[in-house]
Amino acid sequence: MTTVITYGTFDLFHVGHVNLLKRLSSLGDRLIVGCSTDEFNLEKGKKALIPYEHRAKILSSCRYVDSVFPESTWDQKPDDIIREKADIFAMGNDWSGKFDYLSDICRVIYLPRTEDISSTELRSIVHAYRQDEIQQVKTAVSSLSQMIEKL
Ligand code: C2G
Repeated sequence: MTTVITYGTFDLFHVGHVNLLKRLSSLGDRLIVGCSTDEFNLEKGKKALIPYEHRAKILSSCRYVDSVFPESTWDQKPDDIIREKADIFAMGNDWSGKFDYLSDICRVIYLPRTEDISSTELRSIVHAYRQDEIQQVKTAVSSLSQMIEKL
């Protein structure tokens, strides 16, 4: 039984996440995922749009994922790997080299990221959409106010 372990925020679950989890699941018999809590994300300097409970549930529903647990600190990985008897620790290669210290207790692998998609990019699209909607409401209110003044 080969166990693969990975970690991440997985905000606005997208095809880059699916591609990675699919490849990771093909490396072994079991894939477990440490999903970053909202509090830990603040420590990472990130603010996910989707709350932890939903991100964890979406991850759990992914066909490639066997189990999900909370990631709340940077340094919990060795304990997780030992507890879960993980054989492979793997991340996308934007983290290349950052977790080589774990090679004392398991294989460490970095896989190519999926190009042209990221949660950060999707969050900025959502933000722009919201701004556009707010502007449309402001324009409508202004038009209404002008119409009322003419009554
Ligand atoms: N990823 C990918 N391709 C993308 C976007 C993300 O392969 N287009 C991978 C990342 O390399 C990472 C995983 O998907 O391995 C999750 O990405 P994030 O949710 O951005 O994770 P991150 O915030 O980097 O947190 O302790 C590790 C951290 O918790 C990782």
